[in-house]
Amino acid sequence: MKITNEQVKNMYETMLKIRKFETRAKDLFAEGKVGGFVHLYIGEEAVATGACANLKDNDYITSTHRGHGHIIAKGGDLKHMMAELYQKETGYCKGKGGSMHIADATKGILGANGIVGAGHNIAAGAGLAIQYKKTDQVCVCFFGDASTNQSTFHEALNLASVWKLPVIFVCENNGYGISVSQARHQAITDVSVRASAYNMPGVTVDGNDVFAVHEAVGEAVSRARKGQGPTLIECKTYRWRGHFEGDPTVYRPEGELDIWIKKDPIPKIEKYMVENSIMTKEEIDKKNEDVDKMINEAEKFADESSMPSLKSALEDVYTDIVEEGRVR
Ligand SMILES: Cc1ncc(C[n+]2csc(CCOP(=O)(O)OP(=O)(O)O)c2C)c(N)n1
Ligand SMILES: [Mg+2]
Repeated sequence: MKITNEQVKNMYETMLKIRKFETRAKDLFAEGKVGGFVHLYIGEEAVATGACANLKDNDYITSTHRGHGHIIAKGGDLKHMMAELYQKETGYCKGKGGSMHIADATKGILGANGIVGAGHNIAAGAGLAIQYKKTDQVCVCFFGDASTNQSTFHEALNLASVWKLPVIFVCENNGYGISVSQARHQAITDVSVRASAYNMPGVTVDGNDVFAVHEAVGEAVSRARKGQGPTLIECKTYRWRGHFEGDPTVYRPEGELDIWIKKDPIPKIEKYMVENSIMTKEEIDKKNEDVDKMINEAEKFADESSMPSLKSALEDVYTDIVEEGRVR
């Protein structure tokens, strides 16, 4: 598939934004400024980036508990994301959701999700809505390897296939469900084989190669836009950090992380751009500075924003009549 220099540069910027946002979030969590549970995506940037580079503003994505990368790649706002991590009133959920509940309906981001496997069926629902409205939109559903053991995965793939829904199922196979390695949680090595049970195409690609992800998802998107139904794409990758910040990662074999750090998708695209005269080393340095500035601004915005008022705890929630601050 033809890819323009502009698209390559945009993908590079997206990967940098994800890496730098998350690296800062990691430090801020350690300082106690970011609260709640934080699951980082560092190392997996090429998946969200390559996939979302095929999408238009009005296309949809569903996300997971490890959602920052998906949200940034689909155009989420760094300031409102950071403010949400800080639990401030300017955050995406007015400070009441945290990392795992960020959504932005204006960008087709149907939400990060703390319930493993919930995104599969939300994506099938979005696909059904698209089909009903007869538009050429698509929905990309991101999920982890372990979530494909949930019934929701099988229900969603079954119906998406029967009804030829415009959904692209993108599995981020990082080799673990929490501390349980893939070999211990499922009797297959390639999640993509599960596509055959639902008579849809299933492919496995190198999830640390942004071009491979972009191409595979691009083909699936064009099939989906033509009404030819869903695809399952498995991207093999690895999370550099623990399952959550604070995870001691004692379950990892020695040397495993080092192998994957050598497969870092970011230096790979930098090398490609320099070799193909898409960006010079100086332009790459400048881009890094620009993204650092964006992250600094997001942090400043979050720092300077106010905490939500006590009163707001009862706003935007489904409840019975509220009288004088008490739920009747
Ligand atoms: C329904 C449900 N069951 C269990 C959990 C606890 N849990 C949180 S993350 C996780 C593992 C997810 O692994 P995977 O789908 O591979 O995604 P990854 O964390 O590797 O990105 C589990 C079991 C949950 N949040 N929701
Ligand atoms: Mg996993």
